Amino acid sequence: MTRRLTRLSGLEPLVLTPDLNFVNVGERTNVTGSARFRNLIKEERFEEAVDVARQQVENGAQIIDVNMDEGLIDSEAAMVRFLNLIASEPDIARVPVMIDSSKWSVIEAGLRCLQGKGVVNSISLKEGEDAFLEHARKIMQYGAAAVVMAFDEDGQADSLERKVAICSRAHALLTEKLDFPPEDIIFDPNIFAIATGIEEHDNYAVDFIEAARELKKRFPESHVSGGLSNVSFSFRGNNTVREAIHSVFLYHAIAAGMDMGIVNAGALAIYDDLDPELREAVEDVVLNRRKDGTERLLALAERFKDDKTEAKVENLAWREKPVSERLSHALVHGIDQYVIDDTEEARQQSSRPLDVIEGPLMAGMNVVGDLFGAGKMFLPQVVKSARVMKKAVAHLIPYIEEEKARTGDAGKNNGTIIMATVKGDVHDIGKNIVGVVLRCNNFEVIDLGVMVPAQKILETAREHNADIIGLSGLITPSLEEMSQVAKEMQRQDFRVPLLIGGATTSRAHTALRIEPHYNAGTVWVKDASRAVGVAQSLVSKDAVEAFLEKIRAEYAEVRERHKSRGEGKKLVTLQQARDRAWTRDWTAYDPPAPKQPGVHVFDDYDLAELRTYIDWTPFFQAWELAGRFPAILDDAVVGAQARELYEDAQSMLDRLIAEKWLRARAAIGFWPAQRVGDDVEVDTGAEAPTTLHFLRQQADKPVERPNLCLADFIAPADAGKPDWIGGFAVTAGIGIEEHVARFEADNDDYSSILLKALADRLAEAFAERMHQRVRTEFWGHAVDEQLDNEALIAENYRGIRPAPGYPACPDHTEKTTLFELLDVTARTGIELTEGFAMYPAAAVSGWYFAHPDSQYFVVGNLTREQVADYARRKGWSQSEAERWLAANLAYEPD
Ligand code: B12
Repeated sequence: MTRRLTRLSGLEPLVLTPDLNFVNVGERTNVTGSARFRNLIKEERFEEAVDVARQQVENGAQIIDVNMDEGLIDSEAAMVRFLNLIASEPDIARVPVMIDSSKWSVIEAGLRCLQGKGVVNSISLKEGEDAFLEHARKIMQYGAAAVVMAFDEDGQADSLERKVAICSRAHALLTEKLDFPPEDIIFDPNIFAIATGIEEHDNYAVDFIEAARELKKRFPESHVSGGLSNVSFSFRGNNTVREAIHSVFLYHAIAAGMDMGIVNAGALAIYDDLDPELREAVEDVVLNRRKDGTERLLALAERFKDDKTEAKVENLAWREKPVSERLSHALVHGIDQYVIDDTEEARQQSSRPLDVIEGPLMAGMNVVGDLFGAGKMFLPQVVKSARVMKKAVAHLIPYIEEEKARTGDAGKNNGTIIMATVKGDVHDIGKNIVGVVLRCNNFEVIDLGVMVPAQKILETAREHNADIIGLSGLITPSLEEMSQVAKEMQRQDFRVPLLIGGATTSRAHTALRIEPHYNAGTVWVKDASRAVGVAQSLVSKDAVEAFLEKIRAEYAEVRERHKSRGEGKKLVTLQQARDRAWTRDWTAYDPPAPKQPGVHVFDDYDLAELRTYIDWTPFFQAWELAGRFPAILDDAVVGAQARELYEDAQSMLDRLIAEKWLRARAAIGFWPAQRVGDDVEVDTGAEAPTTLHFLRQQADKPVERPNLCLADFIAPADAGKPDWIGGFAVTAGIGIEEHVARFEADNDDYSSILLKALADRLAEAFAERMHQRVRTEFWGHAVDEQLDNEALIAENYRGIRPAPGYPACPDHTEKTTLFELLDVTARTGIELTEGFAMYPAAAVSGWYFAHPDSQYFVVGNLTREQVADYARRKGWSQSEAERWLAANLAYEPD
């Protein structure tokens, strides 16, 4: 009987005749195997990615394997785009394509693009016979061949017996149930890494080779293939040794019957050309000929390591260590590449899945915690470590659940912490960072997200028997909400400590306005690096009382100091302050009229343009890396970390711009305006003017320094000079949720926080860019202004854009008027919360003042008199005014 030959094709046929001996499948167009290709695809540089395929074919690949399986890549779209691109390159398209994915949807999307007869890599019995046959049936319909992996319902086959048994079962199913052509079956009996330092791995190459021999004997028309690079994994970084291992492995495997392989076609050393000593040592390892083979090869490898990769060799030597050390290394270095495999290996070696967490993973995280505490590791690294931890834990969860259901053992942690951004506030970068750091230290963190009402926080705390409650907030109205939560905790008789954090919170505020309301312990935490120490003290039975005593004493002292300081600090009366207002001779000044009055809306503003306006210094601050940009990149202490973070930010920016993850929208407007006392009346064309309310400094200052109020910078009616005011609201956060959710689903807090921080930077850049365009185009009072980004950041321009909430206009509620004037929500999608935060969080809104002398300042403390005056102007009660101006009161409200 003549043997049926496998016929594949691209534009040209590829018939696998026996004399072909070995078909090499190019592996470089695989995002999981080639960092370069991965980056090109991630950065959407598809044209260059096509060149990688071309090089593969030029180097002799007879088939090219295309794999787009990467968390950050839309694999389906990338597969389709890439296959369509190479289809129009005859020098590439002449060879068949192997569509490689673990997702069936990607495979099918790829199959639809193929011209000729390709190969699917792969199908298996992993999900049972039905799914296997269903996929095989589809492959037949598309007219492709299939790689069948030695993987069944019990997992991947690692022994000779299982490899042969699973492949034989698959063959029988395919040929008997479906009439699948046997010549279109390509077995992949799994090539695993050898020389890992683990004894059970020593025979992996032999198992594969023997499986190939047996399968070829049983099924001569089918083929045997495998991904070659796995076998030499433990020598990553030492290409000379790796290529030698590949060459020796292939030499023996091909002789046994392997007739196809995914290889780097450009880097196959010739068996006979290998250095004899190296070849011998490699052969010992591949064929598992001696017990000390790995050690001997390791020693020899030192001599053969190529200079270029020296650093990497050192880095990757850790792959040979025992699994617990590998896990620790991965955690400390934030490498998530192998963590699932390593975790699985550790699990198989442990009697309980929980032991993996409580043993090697926690040991690794303790190292991270210690290094961070000692200032030897920085926040971005810790967040990356946490990502590794989260992925490992996610892998273990199903096993832990299973065990819990069986034995009721839920394991132990340091304690449970409920975290929430309080009602009315939307900011969570700081809170999320703290959550990550606490989790790294084995606290269970239940994060309730943003805008969380007090009752929900307290109910959750009860339900989970929480050890600590942590509140976060960025804007001043949240401070008031935090006091409310504290009062509620007292009322409901809570006994767990309360942590307070976030940009506007402070020790003083916590001591003055929160701690007095709750007596089971209230602690302000400055930043993430301090959070762990505080939380640990609070859950330690031995330390907690002394710790809280110390805090209580400290806060009592803050209150004392505040009392005496309040008395010593002189404020002038409202009248005196008004008498000392900033004035000018309005006859000598002609307020510029806007060149384009009215409201202007910008939908989908070009993010690439905004990128050039980013002020990077606050970005590094958010990650607790101190220093100014760009000098920070070369900083002796944090430079390396800053650079890495900056690079990550740049590549995410590349993607978010190219793939339009975010949408930037804005509304700006200009209206005739006049000062009336400390208010500004805006003429919108409606019958009655709209009134903006401002506050005046009351500090007793030298006469030459006026008591400022923003209204001062607008001409009063009696000056006879028509003046103008502008307003703006910008966001760069429309659409962010989907991407944040994607990262979170992938246990990737690092990318999620990075994305939010970048959206904030873009929002701020948008405010900067809009203001520049306002000065040079829309208002046009500085048409000739020419400033670079540095000068813009230094505010070397005429005019200001104070934002409600900033120190010159601390009343957040004024945003309501601003939003009405610009009809912000309808025009941009930005919404105001009940606490006057804006959603999306990456948003800024404020006023434009054009007067050349207008300036930023701090309103500071206010007397009861001014608060009463302000309440009258706003139509509020005194207590309402005291609530919204709480952070500025110079007195204790009744
Ligand atoms: C960057 C920034 C922004 C960014 C983004 C803010 C964000 N998403 O967090 C943008 C440009 C979008 C922005 C906008 C606004 N901002 Co702003 N902004 C800042 C700035 C410069 C840094 C804040 C920051 O991101 N820090 C980095 C993060 C990581 O730190 P963090 O949140 O403080 O968290 C750390 C700690 O606080 C602590 N922590 C936090 N939470 C918790 C919780 C617990 C339990 C624990 C233990 C610890 C903890 O650990 C964290 C990590 O170390 C501050 C000024 C400053 N230097 O603080 C002003 C500031 C916060 N902004 C302010 C204001 C007013 C605004 C706006 C209202 C202005 C406006 N009208 O548009 C808007 C509001 C936006 C909105 N959506 O509502 C004021 C708030 C003061 C106030 N009176 O309310 C500040 C203080 C500036 C100022 N001096 O006036 N802002």
